[in-house]
Amino acid sequence: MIIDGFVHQLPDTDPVETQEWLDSLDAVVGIGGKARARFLMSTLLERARELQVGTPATVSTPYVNTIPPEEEPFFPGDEDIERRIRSFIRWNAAVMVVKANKAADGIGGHLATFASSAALYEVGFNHFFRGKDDGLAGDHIYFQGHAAPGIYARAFLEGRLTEDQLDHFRREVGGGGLSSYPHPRLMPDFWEYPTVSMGLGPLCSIYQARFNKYLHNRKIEDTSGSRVWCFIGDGECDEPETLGSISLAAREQLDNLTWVVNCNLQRLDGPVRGNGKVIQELEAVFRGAGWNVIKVVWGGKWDELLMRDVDGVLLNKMNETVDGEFQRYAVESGAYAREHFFGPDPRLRRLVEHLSDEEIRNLPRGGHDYRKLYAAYKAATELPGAPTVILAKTIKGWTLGPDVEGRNATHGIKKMTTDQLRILRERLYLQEEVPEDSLGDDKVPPYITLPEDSEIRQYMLGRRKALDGSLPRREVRTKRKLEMPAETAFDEVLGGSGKQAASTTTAFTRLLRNLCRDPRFGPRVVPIIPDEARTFGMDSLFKEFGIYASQGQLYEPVDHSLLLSYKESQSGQILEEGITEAGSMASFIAAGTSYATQGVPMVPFFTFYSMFGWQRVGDLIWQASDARARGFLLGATAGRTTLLGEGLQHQDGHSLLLASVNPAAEAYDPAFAYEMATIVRHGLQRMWVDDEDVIYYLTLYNENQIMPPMPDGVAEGVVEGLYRWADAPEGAEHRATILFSGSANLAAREAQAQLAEHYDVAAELFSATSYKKLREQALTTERWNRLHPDQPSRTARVTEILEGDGPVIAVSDFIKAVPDQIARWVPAHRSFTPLGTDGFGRSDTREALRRHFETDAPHVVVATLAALAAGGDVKPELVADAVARYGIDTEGPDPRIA
Ligand SMILES: Cc1ncc(C[n+]2csc(CCOP(=O)(O)OP(=O)(O)O)c2C)c(N)n1
Ligand SMILES: [Mg+2]
Repeated sequence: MIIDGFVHQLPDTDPVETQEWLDSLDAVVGIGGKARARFLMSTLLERARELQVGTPATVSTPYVNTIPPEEEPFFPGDEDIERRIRSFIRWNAAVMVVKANKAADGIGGHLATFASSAALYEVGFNHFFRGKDDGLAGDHIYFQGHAAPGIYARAFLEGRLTEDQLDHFRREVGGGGLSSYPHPRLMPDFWEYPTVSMGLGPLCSIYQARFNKYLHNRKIEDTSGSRVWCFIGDGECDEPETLGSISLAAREQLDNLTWVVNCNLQRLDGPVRGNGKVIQELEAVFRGAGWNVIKVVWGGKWDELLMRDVDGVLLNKMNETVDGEFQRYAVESGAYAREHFFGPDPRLRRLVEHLSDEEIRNLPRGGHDYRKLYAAYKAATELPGAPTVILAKTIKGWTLGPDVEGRNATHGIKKMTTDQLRILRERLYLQEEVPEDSLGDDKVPPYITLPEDSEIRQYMLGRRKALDGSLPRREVRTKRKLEMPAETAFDEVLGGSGKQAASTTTAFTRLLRNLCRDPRFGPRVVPIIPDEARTFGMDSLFKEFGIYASQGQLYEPVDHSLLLSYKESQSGQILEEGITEAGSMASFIAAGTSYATQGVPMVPFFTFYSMFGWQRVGDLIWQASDARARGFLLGATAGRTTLLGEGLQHQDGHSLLLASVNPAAEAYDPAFAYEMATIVRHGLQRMWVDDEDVIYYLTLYNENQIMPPMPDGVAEGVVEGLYRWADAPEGAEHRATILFSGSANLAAREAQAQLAEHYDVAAELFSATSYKKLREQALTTERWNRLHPDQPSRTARVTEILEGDGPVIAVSDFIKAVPDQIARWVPAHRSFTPLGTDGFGRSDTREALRRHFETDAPHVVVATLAALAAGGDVKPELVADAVARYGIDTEGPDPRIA
């Protein structure tokens, strides 16, 4: 076979001996059968590994537990008590969801996910997850989002949440409610890591673990005590974000990372791999990527059967049965399993002869076997040099009774009848805690509470105390204060570029360099870049600050003799992520939340190709906002025409609009270096001095121009979104106002000159740095007026600033909807015309593109004259004159739909 063809290229130093081995194998298959041959081969491979022979890794193993019973460690807890705790939590979680949906039909919530994963969490809470009471960061835990009810139920039992809070599950308006899923934005003292947009939690957990090593290797913080745990659904593994970065975790040797995949074989609609085996598929993927894989497939009661399986028939059946069938066994009786799973083969049937149907039905899956899980977690936390994934097989809706368990509809079930609650109560042995007369169709099922001095409560709290306190808990306590950079870091950029033309991108690179050089602030800067540093001219930072590489640099770089060589180092500062905007965002989140997760404020600057930011990783930016991350996002090579040549998929004309919908984001489109520096300085102040959990997005352009020095008195206008940049020329008859942003300042300035020279129009120029900011301020004003009709009404800032006369024309390198954000607040006596780059980008020169999109100076002139003409201020012939003067094709296609 081609895939094994490599063998024939290796030297065979003893062909006779080779033949003997082959003959032996043939004989074993012939006499002992394939199962026997497999066993011998596996044993040989194991021995080869022990002898460090270095055979290629196998990517899959049989469908049994990775840890054999004889290697299971002693279980140090009180199994009985922990089982009781689990029962109470299961019950309370179910009651919470059921009550919520009784009180408000349709409010939602999930029962089945936590029911399948209760043991996965509880073994962690009782034995592994480290809290923060010792003053350290503790473990970082990513909970499966829709398992939240179980996490609330535990916090309630621990006395951290009240009954009233549980009763406000998914009822947050008015305060005091519990958010549907882990949302630090909504429950900032509780949840730390948002997870529910599937795939993002797993991705972020990898980069969190990597960031901990980064902090450690850079000697900023000792993070060796923090383990990252990520709980993931098996269906969630189909998200590309879930598996997309797992090789990084292995490459970076993230032995501080443990994933637990809840393999209940189901997702929302039905089976994850009805025709296959998700655990086997995931095992191969993870092993191939270099992870340790621990499968926890079968509960302890299967051990005895497997031990007696001398013919390997049980193993065979386990290997052959597809997940769709396993799901069926979860809902059928023991008799059905005896017939269909064990039945067809008489040897297999004999194996379970001594078991009743009920006992067969109760042969548990590994993910519900507490001891097996304990063994897996212990191994995972002790294996050095690689991340570990635990693949735990469970039943979705476990213990919730026959109407819920394993059903295809189980995911969305959120109501239980009195009879179903009775079954649950019996299943969990809660007859004492939940008296019969507390249940009824007209009754509200009760929560189980534990008196403070009860043995079980004491045990629970004792375990958490031994592990440094309860979780999840989000707390901002600064361990290592962040000193703001010296003002001098900004001076160079604020002073303009002198006689030399520069772009806002190069100015930003200088600013970033200056910030990194600041002796106290500098080390806290985290420059993040996804393989575009050269495009942005940021490769100049490589040599000086180093690229972070956990293993240092094991080679001499090809450009070692150059001044700006590619320098990798264990203490390197730059996160050069390679081509992954998603991974870069995950690093951004890890760095941007470090003020809370580690108590060490870090300042991320993530610079990306603006087109591949908001639209590519918008969900991760939303995740960052939910996580209350702080930091700077820089959309470089911004604009639809400034980035000449690249064309349709590169030219960004709408990231500012996408940013406009994010409530935590500030979105700026600076024209000049001093504006950019002023915004960055202001952002640093707001995020790390005033402690506001916001994100700053700035566009950076690659068009060179002379950068003017910062004029006096404009700083406030720059950060508030609009300020007068140039007065109207004296003496002209007509007036107009032109708003510009970003690189369109050039067209606006040229238009101002043309209007004065040819058309007797005096246009004043304003720099519009943020339409989002202006709109939000206007909305706030509008709301205030609406709700305070008896008070003197207030005027929106943008309305005040634009109080002059004549039409208002706005031009930018973005689509018209960006300036349109303020249209409603332009004073009523003025018209408003946005010019913008609607439509698909294309390859050409800047001049050609600006003509195409109708944003060049002549189009600004024409738009101004047309607006004046529409108001009766000038004759329409003037517009025609300008059209002719500048050679504008009035019959050409509309670029918006071209
Ligand atoms: C990106 C995204 N798409 C869809 C959903 C909706 N959703 C929530 S849970 C779920 C099914 C989850 O299945 P699985 O990952 O197997 O978790 P389980 O509940 O089975 O443990 C889906 C599709 C989501 N939360 N995020
Ligand atoms: Mg699932």
